[in-house]
Amino acid sequence: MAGQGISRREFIISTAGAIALAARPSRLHAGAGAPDEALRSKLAHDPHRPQYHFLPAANWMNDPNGPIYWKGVYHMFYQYNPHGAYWGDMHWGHARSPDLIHWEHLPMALAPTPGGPDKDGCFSGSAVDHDGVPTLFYTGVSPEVQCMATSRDMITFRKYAKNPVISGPPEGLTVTGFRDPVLWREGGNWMLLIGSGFRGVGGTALLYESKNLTDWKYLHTLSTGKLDPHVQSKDPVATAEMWECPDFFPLGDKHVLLISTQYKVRYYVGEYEDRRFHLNPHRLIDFGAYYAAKSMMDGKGRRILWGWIQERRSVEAQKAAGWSGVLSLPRVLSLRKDGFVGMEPAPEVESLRGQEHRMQAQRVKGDFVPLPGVRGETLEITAEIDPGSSEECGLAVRAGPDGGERTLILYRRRPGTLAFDSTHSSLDPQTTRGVDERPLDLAKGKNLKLRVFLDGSAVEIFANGRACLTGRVYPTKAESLGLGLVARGGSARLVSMQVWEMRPVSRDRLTT
Ligand code: DQQ
Repeated sequence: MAGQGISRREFIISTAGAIALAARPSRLHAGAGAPDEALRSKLAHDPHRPQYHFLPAANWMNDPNGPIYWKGVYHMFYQYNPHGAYWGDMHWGHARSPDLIHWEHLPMALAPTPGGPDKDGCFSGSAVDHDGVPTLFYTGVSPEVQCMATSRDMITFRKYAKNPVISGPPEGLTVTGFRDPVLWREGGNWMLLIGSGFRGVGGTALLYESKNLTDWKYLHTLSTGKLDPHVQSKDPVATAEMWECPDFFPLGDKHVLLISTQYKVRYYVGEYEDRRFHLNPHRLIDFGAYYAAKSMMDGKGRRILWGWIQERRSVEAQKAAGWSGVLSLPRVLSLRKDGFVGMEPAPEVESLRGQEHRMQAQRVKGDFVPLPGVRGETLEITAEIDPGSSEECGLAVRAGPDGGERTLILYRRRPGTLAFDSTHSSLDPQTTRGVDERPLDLAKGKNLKLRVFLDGSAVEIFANGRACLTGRVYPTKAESLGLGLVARGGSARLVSMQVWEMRPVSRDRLTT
C-alpha cells in the first residue's frame, strides 16, 4: 500500500486563548524540520508562500490530522515530511493556536519507529480526549494497522506499548486499504471508523466499537459507495474503490459523512440509524486543490473544517521552493434548509483585516475591466454581482496591468457553475493551469456573492455560503497583483465590493 501511495501522490502532484501564544516570540523546534538560515531567508522572500494560512516552517505537509480544541487552545496535527518538500516518511507535525489564526509550531508529535508497526510512516488519524488524556489514533504502515499514542502535556506523545491496537482488516474481508481512523463517543463507548473499500464495488468505512480504546470489536460497514465505472486505474482512490480520511458527525438534525476519494472531498447528509448511515447523493466540499478534510468541535459549539490545499506545480518546483502544502482557512459548517452543508470562513479570520477599499457600484462589460487603486498578495474580497444579461461574470485576480497574467473567478449562467480559470495565471510552464468548475445554480434574480481570500499562491473562494473552490496560482511577474471585473456575453452589475489588505501572521512567512 505504501508503494501505491507514493505513486498516487506523485500523480496528484505532477498533475498538478487561554494562553498568550500570539504574543510569543517566533519559536521553531529543531525536531520539526526547522529551516536553516539560507532556507529561512528564501522562504521569507518567496511571493508564492502564503502569509496568513497555516503551513509548517518548511518542507512538505499534507492532510490535517486530529484537529482538537484542548483546554482552551486549538491544536493541529498534520502529515509532514521533515526531509524536504515532497511526500514520504510521514510524521505528524504539531502546532497550537489560541485563535485559529496565529500558530506556534511544536515538536513533532509522531515519527516512525524503526522496526515498529509504523516503521514506514505514521499516516492520518485523529485526536480525542480520553477521560482527560490527549490520545492520538493513527495508521501505521506497512501493512496498514491502527496505532495509539497518549500524552500528559499535549506536547510529547508516547506510543502505546502494545501497538497496533488493530492489527489488520476484519477477518474474511479483502479490502483496498485500511487507514485514517476517526473516533467519537456514543453512549458510554467509543466508536471508530476506518477508511477502506472493496475492489469492484466501491469505497467503504468500517465501523468498530470499544469500551476502553484498546480492545475493539468490528461491527459492520457504516456505508459503502459505488466505484466510478468511467475511470480505469489500478489506483483504488482514483476509481472510488477506496475511501480515505472518513469523518462523521452530527450537524443540525442530520449526520454528515465526509470522505476523500477521487482526489476530492465528498459529503453525504443523512440519517444515522441502527449504527448505519444510508447514503444519499453526494456533493463536493470543494471542487479545487483541496483534499483530506477533517473537522473538529470547538469551545463555542462550532463544527470547524480544515483541509489540505495541494500544490499545482511540478514536484521539482516544489522541492526547489523548499515547502509544499498549505492548510485551508477554518470553515464553520452548518446545515442549511436547502440541504447543503453551509460553509463560511471562521469570523476570526476578519481579525487580520487591515486597510479597507470600497469599490463603486458599476455596470460591467468586457473581458477585463481593471479596478485601479487596490492590489496585493494578501487580500480578502467580498463582492456582490448581479449577473444581468451576461453569460459569464465575476472577478479577475492576481492580474497584470494589461490583464497579461490573470486568474478568473466566474459565474457561468449556463450550465450554472462557478469556475476558477487559471489558464492565464502564470507564464511558468511548471504550473498546472486550467479550469476547475463546480455546480452553482443561482435562482433567477439572485446575485452572485463571493468571498475570496488571496494569500500568495493560495486562492480560497466561498460562493453564496454553499460552494467552495480552492485554487493555486503562481504568477511570474511582480506586477500581477491587480484586480478586475469581467462580464461576457452581455453586461453585469457590480452591486458592492470591499477589499481588505490582510495582515500577515508573521514577518517572515514562517507562520509562527
Ligand atoms: N494521506 C495519508 C493517508 C491518507 C492520505 C498519507 C490522504 O493516511 O489516506 O499521507 O491524502
